Amino acid sequence: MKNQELSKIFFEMADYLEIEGVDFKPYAYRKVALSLDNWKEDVGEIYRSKGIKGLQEIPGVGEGIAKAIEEYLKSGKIKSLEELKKKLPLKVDELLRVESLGPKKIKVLYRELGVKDLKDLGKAAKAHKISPLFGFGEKTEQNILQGLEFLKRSKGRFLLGDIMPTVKIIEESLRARKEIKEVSVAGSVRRQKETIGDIDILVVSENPKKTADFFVSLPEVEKIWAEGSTKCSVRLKAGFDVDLRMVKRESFGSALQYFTGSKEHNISTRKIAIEKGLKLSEYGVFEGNPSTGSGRARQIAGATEEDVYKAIGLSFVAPEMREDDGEIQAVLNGSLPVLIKQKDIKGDLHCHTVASDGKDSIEEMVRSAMDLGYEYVGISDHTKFLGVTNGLDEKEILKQHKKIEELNAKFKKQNLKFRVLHGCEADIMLDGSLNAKDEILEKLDYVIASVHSGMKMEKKKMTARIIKAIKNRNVDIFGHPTGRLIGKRDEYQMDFDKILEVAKENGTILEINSSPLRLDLNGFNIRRAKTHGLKMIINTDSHNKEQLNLMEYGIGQAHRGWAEKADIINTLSVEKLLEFFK
Ligand code: DGT
Ligand code: CA
Ligand code: CA
Ligand code: ZN
Repeated sequence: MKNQELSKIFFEMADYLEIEGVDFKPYAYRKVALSLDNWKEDVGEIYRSKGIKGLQEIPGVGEGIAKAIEEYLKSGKIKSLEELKKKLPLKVDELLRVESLGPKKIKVLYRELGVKDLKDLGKAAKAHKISPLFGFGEKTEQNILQGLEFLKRSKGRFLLGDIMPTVKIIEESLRARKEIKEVSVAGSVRRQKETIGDIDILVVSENPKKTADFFVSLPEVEKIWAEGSTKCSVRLKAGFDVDLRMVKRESFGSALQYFTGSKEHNISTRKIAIEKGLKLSEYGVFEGNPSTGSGRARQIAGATEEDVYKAIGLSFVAPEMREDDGEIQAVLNGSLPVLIKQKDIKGDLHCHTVASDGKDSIEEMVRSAMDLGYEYVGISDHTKFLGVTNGLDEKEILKQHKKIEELNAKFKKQNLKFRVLHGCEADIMLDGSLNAKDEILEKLDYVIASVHSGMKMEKKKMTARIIKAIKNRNVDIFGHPTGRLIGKRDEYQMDFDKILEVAKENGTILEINSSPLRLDLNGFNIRRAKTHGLKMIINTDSHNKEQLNLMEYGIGQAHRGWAEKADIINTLSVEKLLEFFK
């Protein structure tokens, strides 16, 4: 499938064009890149069966872009992009990962200082060559140094959300093979860690040689590190490495347990096995130890993970909890949580529409929410703010309110048990007030309050700012509470425990934002919030209808945070939910 590859190329194209100072086109390329990333049908297939015309049925693809896709499918490259790269020999994607560097700044840095990559950038910043440049200054130079430091810490790791689509494709290709009897993802992907070093996949194959040949010749593969009958290791074109392990059927469960990790969890489980006179390895659970002369080791478990845990006296531990952070004690003292399930979720309350910075209409968002089997969806566009987001002013909110009331009336008439809730995402201003009037907020079903500006505020001020906002009686939900962007931007400086206390007193609900760029709250903070007795809500922060599917990432973090159904309020019926907001 070439969709993801092309998506990446068009994002790159947009970046280069932006650096070149070209108007509009970057926007068009990004739009197509997004469409392609979500498009279910293989672009190559579409082109083969329906040609250029077929390509133009994909949203955002006009004639020009369709031709570019054709060129790429035929030749494996796009000439205009190659030319741009020759003209600006920069590692654009690398430089763009530095928070506070955009295309415009990158261009200036290249023209003035010859900065081509992160190494050049670091040198220039340390030598204080950046601050004198027009439009930069001391602060930007400091931010660049901080951004570089941050990148160093997250080096070589990928976002879970960038990896998952590829994982699913590869998993499916393997599952479709006749000789393959079992397939499971393992490692940090299975544990839903927010960043991933490499992908680990386990299979049981009746013909390992055939499976190995098939795997290393997948179209996604760029380079083969190793190819054997028990393990293959490859680099994908998308930039990630994948380890495929082929194991015996009777060892599948123990191998899965071993390669799911974490290493620390494994050390603890092995210790427990030893205390019971057993041996736990990737091959199984064994009793009797040949080295002490007590006879031949006999395998007592290994085919399934459940059996493996049972054999060593434990019950099954959810993969997301296997971090050696109290989960074994929880099993032993019978306090293992019953984790929330995706099917417990009854609705999504953080959705943007075309009215602010979203891509789809209320109706389209509603239809997709219905398709997901939800009972309600909440529309929460930005409120008016004199800044980057184009929010709704009072008149527009009231107009939207009327539209939503009409939709609900229509559903009622049709005897449809579906409700559209009307909320908003208000900005928490620098002084902790909101950018919307109380008398408007009062009319809404709920209000999400989020910080979108002044994110580098000093700790005391930031804490006071947020506390003031969550004390506002119209605020129900605190959106993406720590403000971090994974691998890009740290959490706000704030006294988070204090904020959690105030949130508890005020009945504020904390958001688990499922956007793969955020995952905020993450597992760690979810557990912390749970300890404070707080309720949370898992939202997607969708800016188009496809993004409603991102809920799975929020669920993954909820699992890492040991959250149960009762901790999460969008498992409630709409009536109970509205009661809650009151
Ligand atoms: P990653 O890839 O860095 O995101 O993290 P993981 O957890 O996927 O780590 P990886 O790919 O190196 O190994 C997969 C699993 O295999 C790991 O979670 C636990 C297991 N494993 C690997 N090496 C060791 C080891 O030296 N000791 C133990 N006990 N387990 C190991
Ligand atoms: Ca891994
Ligand atoms: Ca690995
Ligand atoms: Zn939002």
